[in-house]
Amino acid sequence: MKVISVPSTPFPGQKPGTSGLRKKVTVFRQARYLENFVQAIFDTLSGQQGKTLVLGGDGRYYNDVAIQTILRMAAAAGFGRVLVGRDGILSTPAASAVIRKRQAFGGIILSASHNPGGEDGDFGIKYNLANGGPANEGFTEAVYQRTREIRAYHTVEAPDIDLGRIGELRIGDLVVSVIDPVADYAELLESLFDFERIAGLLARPDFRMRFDAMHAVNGPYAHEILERRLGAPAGTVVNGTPLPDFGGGHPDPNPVYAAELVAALADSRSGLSFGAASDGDGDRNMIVGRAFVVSPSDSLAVIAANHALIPGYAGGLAGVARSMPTSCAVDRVARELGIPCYETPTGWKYFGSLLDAGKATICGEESSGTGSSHVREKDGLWAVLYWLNILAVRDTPADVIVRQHWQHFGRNVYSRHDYEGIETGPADRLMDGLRSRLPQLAGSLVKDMRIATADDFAYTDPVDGSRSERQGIRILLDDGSRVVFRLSGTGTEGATLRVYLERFVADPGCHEVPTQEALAPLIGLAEGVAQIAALTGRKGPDVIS
Ligand code: VG1
Ligand code: CO
Repeated sequence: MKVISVPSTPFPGQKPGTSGLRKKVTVFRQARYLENFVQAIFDTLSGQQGKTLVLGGDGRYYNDVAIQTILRMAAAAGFGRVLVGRDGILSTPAASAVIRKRQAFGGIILSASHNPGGEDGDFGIKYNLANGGPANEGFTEAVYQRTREIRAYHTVEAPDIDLGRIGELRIGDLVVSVIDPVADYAELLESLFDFERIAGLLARPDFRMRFDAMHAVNGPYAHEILERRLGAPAGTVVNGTPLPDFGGGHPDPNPVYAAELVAALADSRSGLSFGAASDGDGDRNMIVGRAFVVSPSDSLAVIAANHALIPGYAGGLAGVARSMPTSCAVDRVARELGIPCYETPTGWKYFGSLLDAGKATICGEESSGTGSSHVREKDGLWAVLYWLNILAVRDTPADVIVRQHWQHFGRNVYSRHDYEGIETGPADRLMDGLRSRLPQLAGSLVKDMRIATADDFAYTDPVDGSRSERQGIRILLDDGSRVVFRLSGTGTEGATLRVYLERFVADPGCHEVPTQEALAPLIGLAEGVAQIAALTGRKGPDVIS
């Protein structure tokens, strides 16, 4: 096998964000762009000779081209075997499951997740370690530094191979195993949940569910698991055929981009009792009851509180973890269970060490991500099956389950406001301005609200001691309410400002106050301290979730 070294020069800005490197397809299609980044990953690794790499993506535009390029480069890098999903498909949680089950050296996942796809959309790539989880900051920073000094990439001369059939192929000395993208993952989920009981629920005439795969990667997974293995009627899964451009939509399961599902559940004529959706790469989830969207932060808390009902978790939870901007609802559950609750920066990579060390069993983020120690990624279908298992055991509708949860624990009223695609200059000025005013904000009174502390969140990993700074500006009021400001690390155009708002309401008599109304004073405070309208020129957020 002859390795060819192709001279190259660095591209600026190949810095991984919250979850890998994401850029426009037009950027990735430039000659040597993908190759440089993949070479930087391979140069950062050591000891991969003869080892197994897992490879797959969410099927978005350019997935097929990138897979072939990476296979040739993996051969040149000395991997012994690549496990690649049929047709180049692997959802993010399925890739994590395969890495772990087959004890692979690591994996490359091609996805820009919830970002739109298609020729003019986004593409992305991330590296996962042998534990199945996203590479930590130390690794991604080393990859970035490598991209700045790259002089050549290495590949082999070989034609594209046919990934449409399960079996073994070769590229020089490299064995390419084309695997069923669903099998390992489905088997893992089957080991955690009571499939018989869930099947019983799905067979009931008074229970009808809809799963919206949003034309993204989870279509085949949901067809197999919900319809074939659990016997849900055909048609339960909608938008179940993955499309390279996700049907022109935005594969982000929130009330704005999954409005059709939310509307169907709000319409009693639909006959639906439960709805769910997942994102581009299948790691996020949305849970919808009858005329009721479950807030992801509440979902995490309900999942933790009901663990005793689920076979895979009935033995107890070691601990729970949430990202900093996620509501504190799960903290209350942890307190009652007498287990630790960890608060990490945004992004699943921070949960890996806690899961590996056995400190946390269940983790979640406000952005619709929940998951557990079964893999090292958030997992959309896992969350849906977990909810179905709860519903089957408790024989109670989803909205009632959440309301009962509030009655018991109190309600952490929560919302996120996103200002998408604003200019980077004003966005940076807004954050810098806030940062510089932190000392004055602490202790000050805004309207009748007392700011107890104001800081820029920093995190020290309790397992490996690594430190991450500037992870979001927090304004904490003396009644426990919070406003958090962050700039997104997954966008590809301008900047996206996220404002996270939270207020605790103990009194059950006030739980039904509409969320935005209950948060109105905090929304006013956010505007007052950050001057969002003046600095960005925006009258209001683009997405409220
Ligand atoms: C967003 C979410 C974060 C999530 C990340 C990746 O990041 O806020 O919670 O982990 O997306 O999710 P940011 O930096 O844009 O806020 V996924 O499903 O897009 O891989
Ligand atoms: Co995702």
